[in-house]
Amino acid sequence: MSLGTLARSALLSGIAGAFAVSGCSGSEDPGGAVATSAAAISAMADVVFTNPLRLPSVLSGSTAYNLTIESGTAQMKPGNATPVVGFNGTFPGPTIVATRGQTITVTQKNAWSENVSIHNHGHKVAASSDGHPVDYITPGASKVYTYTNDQPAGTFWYHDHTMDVTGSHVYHGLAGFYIIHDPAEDSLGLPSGDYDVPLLLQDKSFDTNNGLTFTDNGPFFGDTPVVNGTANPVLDVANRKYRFRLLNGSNVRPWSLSLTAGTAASFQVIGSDGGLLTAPVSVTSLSMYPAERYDIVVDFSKYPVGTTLSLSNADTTAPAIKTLMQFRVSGTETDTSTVPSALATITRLEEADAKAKANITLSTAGGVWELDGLTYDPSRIDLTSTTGAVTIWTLTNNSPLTHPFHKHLTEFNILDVNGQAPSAAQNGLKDTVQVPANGTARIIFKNETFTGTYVFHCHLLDHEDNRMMLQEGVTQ
Ligand SMILES: [Cu+2]
Repeated sequence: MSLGTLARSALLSGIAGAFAVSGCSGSEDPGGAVATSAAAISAMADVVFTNPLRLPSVLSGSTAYNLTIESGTAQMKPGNATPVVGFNGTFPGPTIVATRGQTITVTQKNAWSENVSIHNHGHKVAASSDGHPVDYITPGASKVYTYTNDQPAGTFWYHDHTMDVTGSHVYHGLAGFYIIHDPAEDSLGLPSGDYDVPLLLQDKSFDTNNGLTFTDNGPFFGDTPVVNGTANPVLDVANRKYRFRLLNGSNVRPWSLSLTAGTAASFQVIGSDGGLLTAPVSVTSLSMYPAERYDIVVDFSKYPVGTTLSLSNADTTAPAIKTLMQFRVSGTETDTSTVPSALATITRLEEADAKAKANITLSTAGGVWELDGLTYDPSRIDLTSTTGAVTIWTLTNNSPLTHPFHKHLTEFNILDVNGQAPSAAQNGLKDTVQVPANGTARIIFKNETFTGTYVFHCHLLDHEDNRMMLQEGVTQ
């Protein structure tokens, strides 16, 4: 499989590859008369990415899928293919497309050498299909996961969740998108089909043979941007609107994203973790911690053909990654898509509705990351809740590090962060919330239907693997 096989640029054949993007040594004066030309904008790019973005394969149209977890390879960069452990031996895993209200099953066969457990992140699901950390699929065994898709359209992802080794398993390839559509969203006229593109944003490091390098004796930060399993990628786009489904699939690296074409460009946020926002929000930057998703719409009609835009990262965590990928405006197309001013109805739960409350602390002691002063014990229930009860959790972070807190089973609303109302982009359905260093976040949710044991945890995978995780017992 070549890099080009799955590349979006194939859709723009005859155009892709025709552009030699200007380098930084161009003679244009950014402050001069040619500053707004495509060449001048492209000349400001600090790097030039040349690997065509790969797109995951897609599984849709059925109610029963079979995936095999096995070793394979992915053409992440030119030269040797990179060994991975993936769904069907591929990376990213196939994008599973589901329709709201239609139950599907995914049978995962473990043809690998280690225990695995597969969690569908953000999905409202029976405990038996939630990918509990010790609900192992042992080597040679299979497990059927049932997904009822009883929730709004949105961008979710399935990934390994095996106790103590999730970080290594996800890093080496066990992650894929899971997308739910529903008629309400379909009727909006948003960019769709070829113009609806998932972007799995990760950082990885490579050895000289293109093999992945990884250490799990602390937080691991790769030195190379990898999007959809493509290092330093570029996507050729037409001068029209695109929907991008952004997922921070890094083990621990936060992204502080902006879109730059010389200067910061605005774009619209239309969805968060659990589905569409009530209305689009125009922004110039987005903060994304691991596991968070944002659906955005970028209108490339604002840029001349030939312009290169960079998806940039202002977070300076070393080794710094300043640019994740680039978009090259390579062709002209008509655009009939729209971004309506009203996207979805979200029934926000009000603080006054809450019948139950809990306080959870995030802390560190002796080098161990803890929730409520505890680490994960799969035989212990740490907190109980009941179906149907509107519940507020106050998350208090007594540590000098921001943690992305993820609750299984239920999407929630953020009530406030450090006492402040969430931003418009954060005011939709969420399942992962940034709890700021030495700060607090309050979330409100209503557990429905399912009972059983669900985990909640930090989604920095080295913290999760060091058991910064507890269990919620949900009863009727
Ligand atoms: Cu953490």
